Amino acid sequence: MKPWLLMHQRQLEFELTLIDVLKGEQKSPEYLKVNPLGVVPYMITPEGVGIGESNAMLWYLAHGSPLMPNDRTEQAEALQWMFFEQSKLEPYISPARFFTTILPQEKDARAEDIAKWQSQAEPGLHRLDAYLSDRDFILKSGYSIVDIALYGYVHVMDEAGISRLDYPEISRWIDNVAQTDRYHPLSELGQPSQQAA
Ligand SMILES: N[C@@H](CCC(=O)N[C@@H](CS)C(=O)NCC(=O)O)C(=O)O
Repeated sequence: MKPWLLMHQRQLEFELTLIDVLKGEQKSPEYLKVNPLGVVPYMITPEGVGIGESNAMLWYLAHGSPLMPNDRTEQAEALQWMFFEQSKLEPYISPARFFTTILPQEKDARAEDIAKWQSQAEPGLHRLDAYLSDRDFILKSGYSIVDIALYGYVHVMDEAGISRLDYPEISRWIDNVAQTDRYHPLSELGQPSQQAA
């Protein structure tokens, strides 16, 4: 969702190919030729260079736009929160959501893991909630690349069985992001299997 939302908000032209991980399409020989790591998302730049990792894709796509902070300190803060997202939130919210919402038939069998991932996400979410208490967006200068990076998984925390109600500042920030110009909700992108269904 993250690069897709940023491209919409920057009004960039792009071609989207949905890869259905539930069908294992990310490991197909055709896809592995494009991205040998066999994961999504992946981006091919107009120059034909392949870029993996959603936050690296955001960095490329935000270049030269108001979504990329100009200030050196804010650029460092942006990177700090993007690494934080990948180390403290994504590794826990993503699998908890996957086995709760995307593959609910596995939910009971994975109940112990899900509970562990949910509690592992808590310290990061509490940190983010406290940080947002005196601001509308992550950076003082306003809505940026970092909000998009964090928003991707944080805004679907309920789908991972983690209640937004426990994080009032995050909830307020989620609403702020959803009100930014040319915002597009995840429901529009859908999950590949849901679209095929
Ligand atoms: N840190 C990467 C996550 C890449 C990743 O693990 N993608 C998952 C889906 S969100 C995937 O492709 N899983 C399928 C697999 O590992 O086979 C990013 O932010 O882009």
